[in-house]
Amino acid sequence: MAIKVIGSARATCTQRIIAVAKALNVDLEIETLDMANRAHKSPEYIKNYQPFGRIPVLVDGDFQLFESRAICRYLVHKYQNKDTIQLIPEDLQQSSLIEQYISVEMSEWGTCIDKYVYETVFKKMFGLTPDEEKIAELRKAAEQVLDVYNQMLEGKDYLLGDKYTLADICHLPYGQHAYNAGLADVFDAPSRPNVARWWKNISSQPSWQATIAN
Ligand SMILES: N[C@@H](CCC(=O)N[C@@H](CS)C(=O)NCC(=O)O)C(=O)O
Repeated sequence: MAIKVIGSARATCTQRIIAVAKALNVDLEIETLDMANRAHKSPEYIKNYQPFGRIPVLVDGDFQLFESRAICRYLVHKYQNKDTIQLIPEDLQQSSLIEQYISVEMSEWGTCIDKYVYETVFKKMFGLTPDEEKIAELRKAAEQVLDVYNQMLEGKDYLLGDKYTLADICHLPYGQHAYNAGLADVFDAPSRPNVARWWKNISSQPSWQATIAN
């Protein structure tokens, strides 16, 4: 029986999980939640699946797990083996570096890129008016954060060097929206050649392209 993820194939946090499953060649059953009718805020869903009323949630038999990055790690530890891609290498120092970059993704990247996506993409979806002043501020913040990424990525194809790992995947969902919603010139700026190379390398991965093709 395939592992089930309650979420939406078009939602960023669910896409993070789908990208991992596709990279590992694992079948996932996506049970789409009717978010338009606020199924994620129903007392039944909050009591039984996600106490904050958000998606995604993984259901593997009797075991349940929420928080997309925790779910990604679960899939990697359950399905990665010597014949699959190594999304979290066994080596302690390498796996610790992955944790470092996932924390950077949640804090430094998330506070500008994710918020930029909320202002430019999600607000429109929810019928809200984007705040142009805020968008300009977030663009500036993204420029500063990507300047640091450019230094971190010096001489590397991926965050860990020559390997595509979970650290890269975690950046893809919001990065892709931001790139498509006005930050392509920031990602591809001649002053940030390392970011441009990295972004091209990770966003062109077949498992990511298959994730966003749905
Ligand atoms: N940190 C959580 C964030 C989950 C999250 O914010 N999910 C969004 C969809 S991508 C959601 O459920 N939004 C609806 C809401 O917050 O009411 C994770 O990574 O799973």
